[in-house]
Amino acid sequence: MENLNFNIEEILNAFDFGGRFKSCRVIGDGHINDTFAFTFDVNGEEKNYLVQELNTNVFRKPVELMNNVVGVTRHLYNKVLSRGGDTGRECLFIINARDGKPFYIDSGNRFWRCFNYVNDAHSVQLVESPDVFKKAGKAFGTFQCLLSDYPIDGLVETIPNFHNTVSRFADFKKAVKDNLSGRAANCADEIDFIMKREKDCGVLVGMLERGELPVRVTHNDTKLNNVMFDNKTGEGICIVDLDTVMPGLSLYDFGDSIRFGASTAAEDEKDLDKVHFSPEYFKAYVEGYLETAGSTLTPGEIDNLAFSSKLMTLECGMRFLGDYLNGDTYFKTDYFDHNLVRCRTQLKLVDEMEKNMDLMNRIVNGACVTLGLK
Ligand code: GN1
Ligand code: MG
Repeated sequence: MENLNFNIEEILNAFDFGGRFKSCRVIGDGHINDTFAFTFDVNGEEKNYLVQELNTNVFRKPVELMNNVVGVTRHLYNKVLSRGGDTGRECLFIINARDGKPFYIDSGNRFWRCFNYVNDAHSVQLVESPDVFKKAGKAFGTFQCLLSDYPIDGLVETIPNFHNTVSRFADFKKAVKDNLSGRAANCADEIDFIMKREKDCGVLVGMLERGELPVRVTHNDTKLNNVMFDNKTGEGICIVDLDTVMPGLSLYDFGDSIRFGASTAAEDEKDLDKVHFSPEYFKAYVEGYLETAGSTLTPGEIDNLAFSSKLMTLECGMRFLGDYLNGDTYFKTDYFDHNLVRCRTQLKLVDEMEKNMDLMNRIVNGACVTLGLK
């Protein structure tokens, strides 16, 4: 077992796992929470759970957040049940702590929760074929549809203004001005690149304010690695990481998926020559997403799919650079300039998306015509 920085006995006692504890493995994909797979032996059979420590520095209202997650997971569970699906694998459900609460606060005041583990499934960090990304698009489109009748007023904003690019830009400008880490001189070109794009930051927020885009229940963190793919069929069967499910724009979810998945390299690739925006991957995701969610989208949403991809990529670049300037207080980092490296990949993608914007819009139009949406 790996070195753990928490008291595992306490966690093993906190939840009613059942069976004999065998092992605990770190799942290291996320930038925010700490995630573990716990394995037990139940009468000779292996049973897994997903145990996660919530980052309460990022998520300031953990109890309210868990209320959201309880509601959303129940809703999705019932949907899967009513379509005759496998509730153990096609949705998440919460394993309550022994005291009946959907979380456990340990003696060090750390906040834990536990979910079913999606067996015989895997996540993907980097798209290797358009088909995989198309399947991710289908899965996120389905997720959006399944939540379309969820009572939106029952959701608290777990991070206020999470994708409000106007306030994100203001935060970024403040980070530049404060320069708390003293690193601003290391990234003058990147700062300049972002500063020149202030106008873009107001486009979707403006449409939202004018009532030109509908508020929906959205996921808000639609990275490819938040889809579990079935090991046998390759289909995207379950969407995970539900902490940011809250009212938002479908375009946030679409754009964020493209940001991460339509790249030829990892989010923290140091060699920018390897980082390219892939119109082919973009096309695949558009086709998958529109296949499942297209008929529910308004013309204003469809017309901004391409633009939202660029905007969400810019937003993420801005967040990484802001964190670098603030001294790496938000995202987990593995080395000194990790956030700067991440920012650079995002800005390279923004640049290439700008050059490909006409093509991207043509791809969306083409897919709409094929699917009878236009
Ligand atoms: C964070 O935790 P993870 O890796 O799924 C972040 C997202 C960013 C993403 C960038 C709550 O997501 O907003 O897009 O990193 N989540 C939060 O990779 O800030
Ligand atoms: Mg995640």
